[in-house]
Amino acid sequence: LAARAALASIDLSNYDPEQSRLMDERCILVDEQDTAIGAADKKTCHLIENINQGLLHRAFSAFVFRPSDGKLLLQQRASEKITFPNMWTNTCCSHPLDDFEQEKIEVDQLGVRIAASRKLEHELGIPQSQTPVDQFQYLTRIHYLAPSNDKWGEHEVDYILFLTSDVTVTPNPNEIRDHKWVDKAELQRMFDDSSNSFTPWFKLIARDFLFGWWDELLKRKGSDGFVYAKSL
Ligand code: DMA
Ligand code: MN
Repeated sequence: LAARAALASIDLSNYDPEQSRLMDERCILVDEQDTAIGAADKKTCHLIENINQGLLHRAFSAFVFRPSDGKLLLQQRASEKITFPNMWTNTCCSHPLDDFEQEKIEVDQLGVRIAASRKLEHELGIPQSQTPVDQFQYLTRIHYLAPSNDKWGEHEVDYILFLTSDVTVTPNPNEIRDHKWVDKAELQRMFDDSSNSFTPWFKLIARDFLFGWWDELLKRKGSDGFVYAKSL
């Protein structure tokens, strides 16, 4: 990474103005061991040209389950999103930001938990009182790379967080086109219907982790043992 060429940039004037503005947020750059090594704006971090030079940043994927029936909240990304528009995905994904001191805290994954609570409110209108940071269950982190199109993509160390909570959803239409609560069978039917498209990270996490963890979650429903990560 130290020897990389100058980083590429791009003009965003043909994209949604609000989503273009959010491309100025500063992500936390990490190495492959997830050691923080600096910061760069979200636009720089998500250009394929820069990803191909090894640029890697920290992210989270949050999965919110409903206590009453164990259903998972999915979102369909808005058409305004610059990366992966219109795709179905897990409840909320985004990045802890270098812009906020508290989102850089690594002990107990506090920074990503705080970012998850902030973005569940921003994208889905879920009051932060319904997403207490200490109630997210951290499962694991995954390093993955996925192109969105010929210009954009993701290359992240992604922290996977589960939360079981009663939430009230008021979607932000600039972020979210649709949302839906699904059980395992309903999600499997969505995957089997080729007219639906899904984000690559959600397909990966569903295949490798979610379907297994979901059973544990349901078995433990009603207890206070948020220990799904034990199965890893
Ligand atoms: C980025 O999600 C994070 C992951 C794990 C893919 P995103 O594109 O939804 O981020 P944002 O909402 O900040 O644009
Ligand atoms: Mn990202």
